[in-house]
Amino acid sequence: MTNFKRTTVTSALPYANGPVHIGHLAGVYVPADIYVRYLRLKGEEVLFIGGSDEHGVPITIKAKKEGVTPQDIVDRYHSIIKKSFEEFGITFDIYSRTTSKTHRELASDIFRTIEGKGGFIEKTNEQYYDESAQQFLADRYITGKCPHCGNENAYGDQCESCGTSLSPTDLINPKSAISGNVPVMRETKHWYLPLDQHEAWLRKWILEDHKEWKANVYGQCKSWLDMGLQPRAVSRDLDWGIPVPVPGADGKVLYVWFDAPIGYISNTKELCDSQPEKYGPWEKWWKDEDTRLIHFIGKDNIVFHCIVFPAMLKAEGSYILPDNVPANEFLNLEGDKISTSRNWAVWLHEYLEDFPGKQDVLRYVLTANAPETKDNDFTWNDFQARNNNELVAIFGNFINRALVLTQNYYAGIVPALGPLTDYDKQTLEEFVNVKSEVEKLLNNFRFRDAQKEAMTLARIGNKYLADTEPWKVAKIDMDRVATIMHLSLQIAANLAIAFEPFLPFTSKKLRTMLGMKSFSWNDLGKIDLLVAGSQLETPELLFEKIEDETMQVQVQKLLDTKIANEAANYKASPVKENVAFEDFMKMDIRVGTVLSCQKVPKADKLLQFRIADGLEERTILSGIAQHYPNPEELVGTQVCFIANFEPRKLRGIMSEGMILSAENSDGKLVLIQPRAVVTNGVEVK
Ligand code: B3M
Ligand code: ZN
Repeated sequence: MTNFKRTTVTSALPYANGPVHIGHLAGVYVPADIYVRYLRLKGEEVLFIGGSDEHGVPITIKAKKEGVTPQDIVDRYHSIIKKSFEEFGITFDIYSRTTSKTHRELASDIFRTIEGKGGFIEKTNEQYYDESAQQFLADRYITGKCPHCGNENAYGDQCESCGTSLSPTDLINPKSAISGNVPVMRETKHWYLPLDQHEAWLRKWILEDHKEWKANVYGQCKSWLDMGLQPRAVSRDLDWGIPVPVPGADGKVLYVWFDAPIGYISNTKELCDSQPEKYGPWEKWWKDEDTRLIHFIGKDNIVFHCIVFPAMLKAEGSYILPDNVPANEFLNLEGDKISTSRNWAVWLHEYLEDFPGKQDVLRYVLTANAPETKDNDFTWNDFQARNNNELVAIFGNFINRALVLTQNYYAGIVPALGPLTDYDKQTLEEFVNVKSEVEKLLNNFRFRDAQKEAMTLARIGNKYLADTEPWKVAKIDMDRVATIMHLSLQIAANLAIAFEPFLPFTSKKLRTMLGMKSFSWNDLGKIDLLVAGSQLETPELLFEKIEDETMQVQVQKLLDTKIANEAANYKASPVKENVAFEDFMKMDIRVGTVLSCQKVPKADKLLQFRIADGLEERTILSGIAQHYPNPEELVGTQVCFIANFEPRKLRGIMSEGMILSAENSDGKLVLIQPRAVVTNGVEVK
């Protein structure tokens, strides 16, 4: 769509069953916020809608696990999530929730309208039912043996061991996760959206009319359509959700994926109804052909936003359809898939505790590394490098030099512009292009390249100062220095505008230092943003270097999580056959003190110990070198060893005994050492 009057931007409603992490931010909220800030800066009419998704089985499961109500869960996480978004400068016009009254009413209205138009089909089929709990079981509430890998704890929708998607009837020996009883099959009626009947127009609308959609989105839609669409149930037998608003639907609620996207509309309605003079009637954001609708989501939500929700809106009949759905792929963390249940994530609230005031650093790194076309990896190493080598060394360095030199030479007053040299003109030409480049990229949802392009402004500024060397010129020609500083400050002002969508906190700091009262996207590329004679504020650093030690703390945190996960998954091996007391007594286990310890040359696993064993000294070789990289640290500590172990020669060295260690679930070997010092040579019994 080229001629539109306003834009409604939505971002996926996160499930309120846990806090939000960097994957959410990178995939959905930062790109959406960049886009919205850019449109606002251009003076366009735009609305940015967010909210929590508070229905669905994941929430009831979490509640059950904790022994609280689903309402308790959503209340807790809604406020944590909302706060995280605020702290990261995600500028929603409204962040509401799908348990609101407005939402319940609107979702019910839309269901009734579609129902009234004959837009659903009703079907009865058999589903698992728990007789003691007296309820139908959602797929997740049924466990059993996976028919593919034999895992005993597979869920009715998926086996987490082998990753296969299942349906509840695939499970061998199904059990109810609520009571543990064997469920029975019982008939139940549901409402279905006949997607097969929508296939023809969806095909044309997406595959012919929206060829401009991102390749990953278009491709996924095409493969869904090519497989052929099936009717989808839009109701569930569950006691948490919006009741199906027609007679004869006792115990049935709307399927969460039916009500959640309507949340975008209800939240708009809630906002507009509360401030009609500012936002106008809500319908103009959803029912006016001059409005452009854009959904920011992650790739797992593509089918719902490109196929199911449009089919619902079409069936209702009075709504516009999305103009674009710029979905992102996934962000991984240090090579592994981010996972809430495995606690493999960088949580936003924890990041802010560890890096107070550094929201923009994370925004920058997540955009620089955004999973726009393929899955990407977040690593702390890359985080540190981008901060130190780009934000500090390029952006921060340029701003700092421009402001400090102005402070030193002109007491912080913007000096007047003198005649321009050819080199000045050449620099200005380069930087005038940046605006149209950044715009082009932002208009195409290519945020990572857009940010990179905006960064060239700082590079240009840095190069300009390095080439013109005002600190040298100052000794001979202060008029020339005035021009250099004047232009540098104008570049700095341009940076403040260009980075407002990406790094809003930094941009604000910079605007304050430069005394910029008003600013707009259209000012970008101009060199009269600051007036000669105006006073700047005392400069402060925009970014600071992040040290290795700080990164090590984060890496260690992740390592601890890995270890905890492994321990949680560890299954002790079955106990071996019994041994008689006499047999045990044949083993001569003793304690000794390590006199020296070093690596055996050319053997990466072996350590050579010299042990004081209470009688004399002995040499023992042990294959633990990889777990003790600094073997000299063991000198003076005590170890346990089998004293009557048959001596044997390893690498030409005679080993007299065996040192005892335990193998951890992660494969790490840990020496068995007494908790208090004991006499060398005493026996272990
Ligand atoms: N809550 C799934 C998710 O968080 C779902 C999105 C709803 S968007 C209407 O990925
Ligand atoms: Zn399996």
